[in-house]
Amino acid sequence: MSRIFSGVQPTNNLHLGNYLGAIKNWVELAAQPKNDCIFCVVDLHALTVYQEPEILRANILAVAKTYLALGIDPAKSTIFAQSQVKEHVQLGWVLNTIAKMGELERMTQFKDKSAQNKNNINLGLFAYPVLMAADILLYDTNLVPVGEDQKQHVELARDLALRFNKLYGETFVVPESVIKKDGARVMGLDDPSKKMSKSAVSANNYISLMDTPAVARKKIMKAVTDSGAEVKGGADKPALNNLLGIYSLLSGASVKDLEKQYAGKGYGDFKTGLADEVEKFLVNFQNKFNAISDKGIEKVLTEGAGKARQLAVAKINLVKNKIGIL
Ligand code: AQP
Repeated sequence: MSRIFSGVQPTNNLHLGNYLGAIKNWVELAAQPKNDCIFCVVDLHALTVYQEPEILRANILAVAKTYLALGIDPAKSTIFAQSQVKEHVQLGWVLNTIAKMGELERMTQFKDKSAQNKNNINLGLFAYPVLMAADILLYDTNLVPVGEDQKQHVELARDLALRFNKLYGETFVVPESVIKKDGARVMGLDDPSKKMSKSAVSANNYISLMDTPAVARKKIMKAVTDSGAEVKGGADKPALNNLLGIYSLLSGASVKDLEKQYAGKGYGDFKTGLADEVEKFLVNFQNKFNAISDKGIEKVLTEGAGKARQLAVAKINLVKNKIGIL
């Protein structure tokens, strides 16, 4: 049995990058009987940027509903919110005491996010990867399915597990990231040199899973393209590669087949085809999402937190015992 753990922050509506880079892989892993999956809504992480309380509360439920609507079955996988299991914070503190300032300073996401928001470089943002390590290590996680941007954080979780085990004896399973090549880094529609991100300044950067098909179509039609007119990817075509990648993952057709399909046609036809595919996906997703009530998802989270807590308490008791605290 392999333990799988991953999460998404409830910072906004999720976008196609979150789905294609992470949750699509969760669904595939969760379908395999050999895997025991835990999917968390990492709400404590979201606090590193100010969140309107009422919006945050709604977003936590919305992210959990999104997991279900994208194909995670709560009868098979454990789904809960990070703040419901206080052991995450307890273990986070313990790991803070063995994490080095230097290794956290090297984290690319910290550098990017602190450069974007110079007025709010808070301690939580700096320690974010340590709390993420606690999330992972608390559950004896073997595999962490994430997008490329989270690879460095999973590496830190590995380093901290090894360091703790060396200091106090075998305690933590050393986790590995699972990053699928396709979709690992979905880029912004308005700037293919940066990843698609929920907190991007312009909403034209991403396709939100809650965008109406009309809005999504507009964003696709407006998406940056490369010079030339041929629908053929290549090293000098970052914008087209990105759109081809999205199209391929949503439709199941290979990039080569798509290039054949659009041979002799221009970007306009290609973008229309992509918008049609995105529309199919969004309508299907949103129908499922809207069928889940707040009460229903709250019940899923409460039950999931109960299951997660049992594992977390056992682990934190072991950790306390090892380090000599009560
Ligand atoms: N553009 C992306 N391409 C592929 N995977 C992505 N992920 C995020 N963006 C892309 C993956 O989605 C999972 C959840 O991410 P998160 O919510 O924890 O935070 P993030 O990585 O910081 O994502 P965002 O969208 O950029 O959120 P904000 O703007 O709030 O920080 C992770 O597995 C991530 O790799």
